[in-house]
Amino acid sequence: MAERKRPLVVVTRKLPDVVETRMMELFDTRLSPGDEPMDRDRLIAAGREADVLVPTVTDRLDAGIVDAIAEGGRCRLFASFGTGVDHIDLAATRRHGLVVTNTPGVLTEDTADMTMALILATARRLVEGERLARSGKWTGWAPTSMLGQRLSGKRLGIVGMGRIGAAVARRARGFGMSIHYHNRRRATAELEDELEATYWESLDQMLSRMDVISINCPHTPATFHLLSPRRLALLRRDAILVNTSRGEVVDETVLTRMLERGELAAAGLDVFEHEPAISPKLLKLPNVVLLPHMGSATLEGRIDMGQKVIMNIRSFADGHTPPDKIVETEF
Ligand code: 8YV
Repeated sequence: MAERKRPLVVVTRKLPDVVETRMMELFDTRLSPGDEPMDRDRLIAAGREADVLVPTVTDRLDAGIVDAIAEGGRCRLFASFGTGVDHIDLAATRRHGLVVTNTPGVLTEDTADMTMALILATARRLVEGERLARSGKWTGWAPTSMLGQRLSGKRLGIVGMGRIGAAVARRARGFGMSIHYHNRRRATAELEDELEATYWESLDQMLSRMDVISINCPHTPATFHLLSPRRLALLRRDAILVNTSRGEVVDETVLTRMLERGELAAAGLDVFEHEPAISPKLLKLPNVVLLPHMGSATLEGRIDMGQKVIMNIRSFADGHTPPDKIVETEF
């Protein structure tokens, strides 16, 4: 029997060595050893020469780019390295019959860990304290110095009770927080029982009552600026907002203004509206903890993500529906 032709797979960014090695064994693979993000023209060229393109969050596959790649007539699969697919115009891929896959499930625990780390860091002023300790200006312990907020007994409002939201809730319960959530669909009774979670059909009502709010929903057209100026104004002045999902879910300009004016206690942000740009105003604020989109950045997680990409490509190349095919109604 003739051996099946290996698909040409073009990977836009450097992946962990073990993932790249396995890809080279299985596919005709073009890697990105220099790890430079591709500009528009290079992305189109890469997509046109590939049977399968492996993009990441840093590749903005808008309708124009998807059209240009599809016109090449070769590429059939975008096997994205990551869970969020908001960098890909799904309507355009659907128009051209291009299949899109992602890597759900394998970065849940890592992202939830980072969310909890941001909740702790903001509530207990971890970064401010660290800066003070290094500054040489610390004059010693004082009863009223570096006071933060106790987490135990506080209400955590989770916006988006998917896998990551539930994993954040499990951790927060260990810190004595009570769990509240808003989601498009109510969670199962089993999950609510396990987390002793209170469901808020009205996001507005939940926001106005929470001590800490964690954004854990995907960015879709429906969740763009879900935390709009009107909704942000509902937050309590002593509330803390943490976002490890996507910057676009929160109106960052208004959030920044509220933090400047003391209308919100603190924010912990791993994601930004115009990544990798971070507004200079945010950079100046002492009551924010800023991270460079590293929620899923563990070696184990990135290897697992790579394995998922490989499995999606393999099953697609073998004529099967890839396990993580994006079904648009989910988003
Ligand atoms: C990924 C993420 O590392 O998976 C996601 O949606 O936000 C990140 O944690 C990134 O998207 C890689 O493409």
